[in-house]
Amino acid sequence: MAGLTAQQLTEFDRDGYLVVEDVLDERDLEAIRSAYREIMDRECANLVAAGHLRPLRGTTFSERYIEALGQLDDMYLLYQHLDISLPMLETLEPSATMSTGKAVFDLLTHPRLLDVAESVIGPEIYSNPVQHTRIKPPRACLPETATDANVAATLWHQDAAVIEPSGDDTNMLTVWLAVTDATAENGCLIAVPGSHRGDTTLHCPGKIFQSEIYIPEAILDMASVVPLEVKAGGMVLLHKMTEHGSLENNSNDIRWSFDLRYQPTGQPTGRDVFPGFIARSAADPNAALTDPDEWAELWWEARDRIVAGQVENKFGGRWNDNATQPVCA
Ligand SMILES: O=C(O)CCC(=O)C(=O)O
Repeated sequence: MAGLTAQQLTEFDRDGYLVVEDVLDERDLEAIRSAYREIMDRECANLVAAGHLRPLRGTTFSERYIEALGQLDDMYLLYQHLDISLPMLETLEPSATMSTGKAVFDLLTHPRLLDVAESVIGPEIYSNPVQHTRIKPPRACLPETATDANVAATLWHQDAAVIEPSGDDTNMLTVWLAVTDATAENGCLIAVPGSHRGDTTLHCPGKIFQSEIYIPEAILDMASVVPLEVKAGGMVLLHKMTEHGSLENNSNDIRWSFDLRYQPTGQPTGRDVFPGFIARSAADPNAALTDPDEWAELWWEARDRIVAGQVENKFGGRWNDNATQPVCA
């Protein structure tokens, strides 16, 4: 598969999203699954040793993950090792962690993925650091109060609203990759077709975490919402202005995805405290980062700068003034 067809580009322009099946093959998916099995086994052993977890009985990744989250008082003791971003908190511990292994770097720089991104944003491709792993257990296994979009349903938003105003003119593309099938039952993405053609929609500040901004349903065209189902190995492209969220996971199994973002090199990322990198360059192919260790080091250096107070780690604050809007009550 090379890039998108003219027909696919027309659909993306029309709807503000596009489902593209069969981007990654079984070997690509297995590389990710096996890297994540290793992280899970290592971190669960550490949590058992530290007395946070009883030994797990499950055998599959999914069984062990659900069991571990169910036992942990603070699921971030495990989750943060799986996410591909540092925590979006204003203060970070020196030990703040994330998943920066080779399998993740291989995903971020996967040629098929970059071919698709190139069709939309052109041949100078920068990996924007707004990125996450989402491994969502069945809703029934989460505490009722869990609202965090890494594990629970994602509230309505536009990705343009998630970044700082410095990135307002950046041509940022979201590439959402399904590691398991994503269905309406297990919590696939949902979107309002054509919503990318409007202005920025009003967002309310997060109720628990400032970064969890949301668009109230009262101001969305809920009658036109569509589910964006896609099979494992496929992906969903989102325009940065498309109003979207995700459904609850009402299945008995995990729903797993990565959301990655790309933009033309040279434009601001809108999240300056975290590191991006040149993923592909037609003009200067040698400018692309190819070493997974160098990529990981960029993140650890960013963490150290935040911990040392050299940069301000602020997220979502641009919507704080809307707290007084009746629709945000
Ligand atoms: O996977 C999800 O639940 C939400 C992802 C999302 O909203 C995004 O990538 O912008």
